[in-house]
Amino acid sequence: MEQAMIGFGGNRGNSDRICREGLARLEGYSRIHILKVSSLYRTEPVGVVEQDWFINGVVECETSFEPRELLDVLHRIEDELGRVREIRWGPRTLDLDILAYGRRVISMPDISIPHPRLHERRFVLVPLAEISPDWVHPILNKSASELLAGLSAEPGQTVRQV
Ligand code: PH2
Ligand code: MG
Ligand code: MG
Repeated sequence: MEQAMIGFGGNRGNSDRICREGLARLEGYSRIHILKVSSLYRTEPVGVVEQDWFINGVVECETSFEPRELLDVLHRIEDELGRVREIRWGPRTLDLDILAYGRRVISMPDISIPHPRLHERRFVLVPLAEISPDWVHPILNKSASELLAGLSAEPGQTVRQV
């Protein structure tokens, strides 16, 4: 069993409900056990700004799936909940990302772990630091709370607990 951090988010349809349904489906796999779920946050869109605010959160789980198998499961759940693969960083019904998988570092065209932008995204670091402030980034060797504290207070990354 390995410990994985998974980020979830969406901004199309009833995102609150869709995110919860996504987590229920994740928990439905016998090889995945959710250990902690963050609060839900309403977050300002990053990247493409002309779109609705997102609902975001993070779960910590334990799984016997290998990273690529886990990624397939996440894509399957995204598809089941109606995700159309659209523009990068654009609106989506449900996005499930592997943020970290143990302390493994994987860099391949189709899978990058830890998530290459997690350390600069407030919508990831706030929920991550809520459930696991002492989690340590395997490359940067900084904890979630240190990474969050290190983010500059630039505008455009507002994150509010729902
Ligand atoms: N996901 C993106 C791009 N921008 N912004 C917010 N607030 N939340 C997201 O989950 C998000 C985003 C691409 O995955
Ligand atoms: Mg994704
Ligand atoms: Mg994403």
